[in-house]
Amino acid sequence: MATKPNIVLILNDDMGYSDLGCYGGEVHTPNLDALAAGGLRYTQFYNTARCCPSRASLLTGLYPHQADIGHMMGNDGVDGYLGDLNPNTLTIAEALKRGGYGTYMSGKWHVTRYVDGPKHNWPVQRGFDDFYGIITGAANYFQPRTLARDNQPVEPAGDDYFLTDAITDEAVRQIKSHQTEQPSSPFFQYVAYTAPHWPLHAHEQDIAGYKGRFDAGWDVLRRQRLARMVDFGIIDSKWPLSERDPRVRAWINEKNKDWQCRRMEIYAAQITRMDLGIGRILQTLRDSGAWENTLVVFLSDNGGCAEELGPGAADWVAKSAEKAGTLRTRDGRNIRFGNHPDILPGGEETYASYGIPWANLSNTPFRLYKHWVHEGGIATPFIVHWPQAIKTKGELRHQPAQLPDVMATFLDVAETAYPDSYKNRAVKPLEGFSMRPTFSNDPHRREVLYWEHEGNKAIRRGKWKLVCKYPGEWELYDMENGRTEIQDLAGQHPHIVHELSSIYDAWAKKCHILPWADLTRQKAVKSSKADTDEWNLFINS
Ligand SMILES: [Ca+2]
Repeated sequence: MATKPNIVLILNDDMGYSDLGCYGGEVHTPNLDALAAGGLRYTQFYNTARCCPSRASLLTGLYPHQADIGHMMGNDGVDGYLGDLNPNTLTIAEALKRGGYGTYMSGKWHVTRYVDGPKHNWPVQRGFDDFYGIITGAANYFQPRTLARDNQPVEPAGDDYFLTDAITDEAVRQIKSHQTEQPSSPFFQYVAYTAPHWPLHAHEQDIAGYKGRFDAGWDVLRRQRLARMVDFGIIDSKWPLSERDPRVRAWINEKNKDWQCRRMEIYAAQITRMDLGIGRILQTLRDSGAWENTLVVFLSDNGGCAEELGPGAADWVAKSAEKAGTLRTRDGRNIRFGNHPDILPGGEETYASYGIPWANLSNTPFRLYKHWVHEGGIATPFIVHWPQAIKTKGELRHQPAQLPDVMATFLDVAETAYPDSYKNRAVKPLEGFSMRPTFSNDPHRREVLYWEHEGNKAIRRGKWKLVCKYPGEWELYDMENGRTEIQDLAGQHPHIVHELSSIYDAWAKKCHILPWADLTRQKAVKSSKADTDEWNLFINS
């Protein structure tokens, strides 16, 4: 029997479909580009539109609501929406541990509502031998809250602390330690970077590297990206570019060009710093002899994020920083929360986001953003690299696949079965299909893909995608003729709408998905659930 491969799963946070160099973007990502050149790029891999539901689905091989993380981290008091991983789930780490793997995690967890309380759903209790990272979502990169090592809270260490670099340092340490202490066992590592989720924090030298790169403005840059994507074969030349978001001015009329460019320069710098870290992780694999037989997968948890951190959201993040004791910089200066065109973001004394116009660029050529299940919210780059098993280099794969398929793939390559029960608990059946046949470009066994987030919902079978932007009506798109979701064919094909919506309804029932109006009513009744309500400030922001 062949030796089981190591598996390194790298997830990042709030990055659009086309930001990476190897997907057509301006962002300098030489390490991910090299990984893609030596492996495969998938063009139709899908996350599920939001941080925590995506992580729950990725980690358990189920749909988010089945793991009880149907929305955010609050407890909404109904099955599917408890904000804490369901006890009848199995994480990838727990499953691979059964297969003899060492299991390590560095980065953002975000699948439990218990930050200070019981730790039954912290990484170590959910199968990881070694954990360093944050338990919650968005974090100040210089002084992240909820930072922990294994089960213990820790403080950021050192004057030059920066979360992206710390996640890399710890990931490198974990690989070296594994290779020294148990070189004959395979390992699974989950590296969950928070970059480029807001706030816009980056190293000044990384930002400086982008000076001038975005000066052409979003209108020109979107067209240039599309041209490169067509050239790469990622996007079909017959699909029209989605229109500029109607809330965004034509670049020629933009009044705060310097501030706007600065926002995108920082966002790009955040990704480049992550890419540099990925380069160090990959070098550690090479140095320790693990390179040939390590499966590396890279993806993002949701599409580009258009949250503007206007006054309401800025108040919320400031309030949350006050609770965490991070209202000031480490040297005592006040932090300005929110997006202010009179303040250049990037440094520790700022807390801003890149906003609608640049998220619109990040998701080129698609419509909409994080939160929605049109392509802009759910399409992600997906890079697969495994020298020992994937001999074709630099090819594209167009088979549609989604998050639960990752766990199924890992268990397949690790020759590890998915059990019916674990530690005396029944385990819900795995929802994923192994993508291994697609490595050699055979068809993927998954026939139907499903999404629901905040009432936004979609189903895809073959070339047909039925999608609804809450509280609107179903729209129907032919993904082969126009993946940019411009020509709605629902009126022309009512029988397809009827058939697909029936399949969707059966799936939603199985997964405990509530109509969004019912759930928000439930939330309103439960006004004591402050956390959830506060998060709602971001909905439709
Ligand atoms: Ca995210």
